[in-house]
Amino acid sequence: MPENFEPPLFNLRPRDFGKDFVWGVSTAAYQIEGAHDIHDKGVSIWDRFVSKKGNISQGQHGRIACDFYHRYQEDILLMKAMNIPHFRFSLSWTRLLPDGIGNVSEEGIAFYNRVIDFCLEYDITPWVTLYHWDLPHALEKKGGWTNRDILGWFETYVRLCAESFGDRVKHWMILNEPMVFTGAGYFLGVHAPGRKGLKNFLPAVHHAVLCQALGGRVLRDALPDAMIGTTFSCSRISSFTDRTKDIKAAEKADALLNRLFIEPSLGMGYPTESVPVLQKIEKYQKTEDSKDCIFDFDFIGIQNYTREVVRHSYTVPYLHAKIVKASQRNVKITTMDWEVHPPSLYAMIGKFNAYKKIKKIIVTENGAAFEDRLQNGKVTDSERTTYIKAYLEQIHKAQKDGLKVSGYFVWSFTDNFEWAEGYRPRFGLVYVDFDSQKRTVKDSGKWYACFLGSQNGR
Ligand code: IFM
Repeated sequence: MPENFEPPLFNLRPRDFGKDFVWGVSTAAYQIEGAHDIHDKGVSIWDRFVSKKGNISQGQHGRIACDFYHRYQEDILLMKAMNIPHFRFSLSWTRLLPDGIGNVSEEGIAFYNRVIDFCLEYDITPWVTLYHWDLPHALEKKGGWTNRDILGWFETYVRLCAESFGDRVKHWMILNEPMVFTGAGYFLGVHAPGRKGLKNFLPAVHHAVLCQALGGRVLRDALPDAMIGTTFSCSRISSFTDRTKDIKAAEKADALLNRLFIEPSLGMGYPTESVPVLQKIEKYQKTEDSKDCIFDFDFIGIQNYTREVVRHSYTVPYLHAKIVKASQRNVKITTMDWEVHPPSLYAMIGKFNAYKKIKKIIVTENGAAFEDRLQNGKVTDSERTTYIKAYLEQIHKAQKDGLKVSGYFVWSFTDNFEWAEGYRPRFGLVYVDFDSQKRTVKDSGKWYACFLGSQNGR
């Protein structure tokens, strides 16, 4: 029996989190939209990456995914029926600018106008992420995130989004989890565009850090009243033992996984004292860059699922640290082999709260994949409900301890395309039968609906 997880005695109501607390669900374009080549939509790095054998589990892809492109009304109505007031989704760059720059797709603009207008008609607030990993392939051919020209390409794209949707969208996030798309996509090669090594990773990191701030400035200039944030993946890092070597390894992993993108944006520079190899970023830096990395975000989105246990390893280059898999640690895990560890969320809220310049923290993703089964029209996913309740208790505890956390979005609304893992990990509150596209609200979704409904005395 896993030893680490006690189901919560949950007796909280939404009002216990404060009347302005934001409740929602999160998604991303490539993971749900499908319609990968409709009208003049351009090809993204994920459109390319999925077509290469061996990249995605069972050769799966997001060409149809949840077909949200055609079913957005059904999904938003379902959100409404589930009392969900805030919907976070991302824009597909190649749906709007098929070649990344240049010609604008009127069909793409019209699609997001329909989605936004439909949300507003049903009183659901749209929260828009500008970049959730689907870079235009045309730009990747020119070097993608490793080419400093991305600053100009990104600026054009952000300006277009602000002009097209800023009259109705008031909540924006610049990047989704830059550590993941640079680490998995430009260092390990397991995500699009499948590039590897420091020579790709370091420039990609630096340009992402600059774009994170630049995107903020472009939005602030175009939409002075907008709420502007950006999001980070983060996990509490525990040392495998209390040996100095393991403690040091954990510290390095923490710098890389949790500090690399936030600290330059706060004017603190890169955490080179913990990860000396980051000094090589200097090669890509220009004089004004440390100033241009800074932006005063209205909120920071933290995305926490698990904790990582880290030990020293001679064989891992640069970091000399390696993650000890959760499945080897006799702890409660999800389909992703991620440890269920609610205190990790509390720790991450505390960690970001400790940066004095951060004004507001919103948990823009949290959730879990379990082996869901649709049986007699029902998905009895009590593990997911228990997970969500346990993590919500940590948010509540954080609030009681005076930490400034004021929102929670479940990842995800529907089951969807989980990148290299394909469709096996199901994260949704709503089950999707990917053959028929039929949606079935899981027991966890019913619980979330009921919980949110209790806000209005329903
Ligand atoms: O599916 C992803 C999402 O795209 C980014 N954050 C983590 C989720 C679960 O892995």
